[in-house]
Amino acid sequence: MQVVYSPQHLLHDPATEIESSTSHSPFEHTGRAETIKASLLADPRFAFRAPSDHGAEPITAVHDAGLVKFLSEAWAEYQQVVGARREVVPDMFYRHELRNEMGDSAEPESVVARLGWWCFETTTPLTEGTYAAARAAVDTALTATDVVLGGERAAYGLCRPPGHHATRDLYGGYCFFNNAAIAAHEIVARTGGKVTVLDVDYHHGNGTQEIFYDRDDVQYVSLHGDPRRAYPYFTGHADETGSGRGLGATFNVPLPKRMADDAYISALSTCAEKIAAFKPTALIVSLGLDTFITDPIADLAVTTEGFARSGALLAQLGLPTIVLQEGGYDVEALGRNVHAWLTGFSA
Ligand code: Q9C
Ligand code: ZN
Repeated sequence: MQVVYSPQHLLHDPATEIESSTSHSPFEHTGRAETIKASLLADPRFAFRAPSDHGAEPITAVHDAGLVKFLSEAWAEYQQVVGARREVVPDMFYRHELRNEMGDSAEPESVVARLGWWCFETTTPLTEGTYAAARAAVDTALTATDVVLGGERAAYGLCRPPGHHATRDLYGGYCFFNNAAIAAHEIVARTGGKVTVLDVDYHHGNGTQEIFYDRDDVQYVSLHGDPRRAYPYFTGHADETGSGRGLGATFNVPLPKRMADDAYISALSTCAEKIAAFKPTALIVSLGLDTFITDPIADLAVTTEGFARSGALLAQLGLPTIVLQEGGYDVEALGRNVHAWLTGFSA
């Protein structure tokens, strides 16, 4: 299987994360992608290639151009306006209730205000190289897409930073651009075929869901920790099924705590049936390994063997498949878990 990897991800290197009312070293760090790279490099069945530059147009096809502009300039402008900071996080968030009787405001001018305009939470700092890394993650997803549109059965994009929490207009949840959504839209735009995004990250992919919620050409299927207890809390409930033309093209499966392999595989096969019924021409997998039994920020109990079984089950759909990296924070196990999932798929 071809693997797309870029060392540009190293440019996004926050030292802190504000989470659970404390500031600590980030769960989402450079070592994650490096351990996955090392694990796949050690197996000659994986062939590495660098991404190629796809420009900004595929990004602005799913994101507000203002978000792209903001991310390209915010870190540097903050240094000028506020002072020298290694990393930059909002200290005020725009909520439209602030202006209930006045109507929504336009994008503000101050970089401090714009942080709270484009970002939705505190765990996703901007560093000097964040924009370059986020652009490289998009190029990684689009190059893996090229490989599959070129005729390969499957390809893996080692995307970092991840993408599935980024909505059309907002970044957060360690995500800046929605790599999977950009790739899905690109396939529809280039081929006219329908696409499914299957999201197996522990966290609901609120961004991917939001981007495609009213569309009938991209199906969004997700199994994730129940948002009644799990981040991102406000989306991912079973009654969110799409709107307008997209009604029925979103399918959410909230999972209980400590769910282990057999029950998980059973939930995944229900998702596979939903995908088969949609009859897509291609599958994108948002591959989060934070469902792992010892993941430090999640509470499911999937094992390495469960990941191999997951890959094997999804291969049975027989679809051209682009696998894109999302979360997974037990870094000691992350490389072998990705390897197990991908070799399960390829077996
Ligand atoms: N105490 C991805 O896996 N923090 N993003 C959760 C729970 C943010 C996860 C806090 C988790 C974001 C791509
Ligand atoms: Zn996650």
